[in-house]
Amino acid sequence: MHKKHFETMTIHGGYSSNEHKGSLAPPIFQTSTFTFENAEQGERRFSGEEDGFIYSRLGNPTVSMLEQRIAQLEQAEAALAFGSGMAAVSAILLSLTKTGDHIVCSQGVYGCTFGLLKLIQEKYKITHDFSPMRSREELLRAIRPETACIYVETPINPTMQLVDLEMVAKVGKEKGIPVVVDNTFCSPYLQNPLVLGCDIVVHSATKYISGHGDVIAGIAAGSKEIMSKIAQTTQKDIGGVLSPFDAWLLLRGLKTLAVRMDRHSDNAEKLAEFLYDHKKIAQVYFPGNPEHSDYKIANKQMRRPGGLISIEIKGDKKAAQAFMNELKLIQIAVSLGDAETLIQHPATMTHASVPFEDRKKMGISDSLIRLSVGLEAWEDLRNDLKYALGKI
Ligand code: LCS
Repeated sequence: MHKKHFETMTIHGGYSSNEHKGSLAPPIFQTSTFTFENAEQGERRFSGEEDGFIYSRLGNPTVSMLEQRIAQLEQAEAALAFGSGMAAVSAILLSLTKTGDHIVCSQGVYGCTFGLLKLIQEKYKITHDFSPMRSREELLRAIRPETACIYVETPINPTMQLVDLEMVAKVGKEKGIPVVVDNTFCSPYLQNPLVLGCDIVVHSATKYISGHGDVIAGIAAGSKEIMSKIAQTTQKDIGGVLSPFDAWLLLRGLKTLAVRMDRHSDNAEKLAEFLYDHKKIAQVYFPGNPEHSDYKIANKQMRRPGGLISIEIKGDKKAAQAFMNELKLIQIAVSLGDAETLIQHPATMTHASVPFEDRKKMGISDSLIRLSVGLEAWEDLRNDLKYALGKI
């Protein structure tokens, strides 16, 4: 049979109603454990001689449906679901590294990923360096003999800088270093790092994959070999797994991923147009902006620009906060990728735990504001922004 299109896989991937009494919606296997027919079967399951479920930390049918669907969407051999994006990030990094190893990381990352890198450096002597990765030469300069992983966010949270994934994948292949890409800002609909030659994709599934702001979850995807190693070590023994009900919510959310991402992108394009010319705004960071320094990279590796826009307001932290406080429809909250448009102030919220000097290097100023454009009518969002900008 011919390969199905992306939109079809978001709805049908990993699930067949025939295998579940014709139930159109996937069943929620809300169970902690699975009974064995006899003691010998239990032994065979544990030894791996016989396939089958054992205990829900080691695997659960509803979670497994989600993992299969995501694997199809990222064109991966396998995927693993976690109880949060950070559970996925930490399971991957701890699986790839050991004491004495080194990680090369993009010049900016989500605040808690930054915190994790610092934690494993202090506790386990797994060091890291940040690199803007603007060119092959710049990336090569950051690599050391003990580099065990290249970790990239693109677009970077919250500066919206991009990294050329094809270039990074090539360097990783040449040096034999696995490349991990945090694809949260794009979702599998806008960007597929594995297709570009990278090795592992990670998502905070809390965001676009869920799409409805009602779940905390994470995903890792890649080769069977790497996923199986993670499943049997840092996933199983650290144990940050996803619950069956949350997997079900994600299976439901995924059905509308493609239509949602198109609408997020349409709305963001319209709002960005409005923001470019506004006299109270100094900068607009949006991959769909032809003036964006990474516009070429965006066109090369992203299907659409997505729903995130960061803006630099003219003024200081107080001006940024005053503007946010004047919004009536747009809500002040961290997280992103929901139906509701959300706004947050990275310097005091998502990246508050990053020391000032590091924030400066990442490009996060006190006047930077991040907007996660939702699915509302864009005219209402524009009016809200217009009103609040007019008040400051
Ligand atoms: N990676 C990225 C790029 C993220 O933006 C986040 C969360 C994570 C990983 C961690 O995922 P979680 O454990 O929260 O599911 N980003 C957030 C943000 O920008 N606002 O609130 C959370």
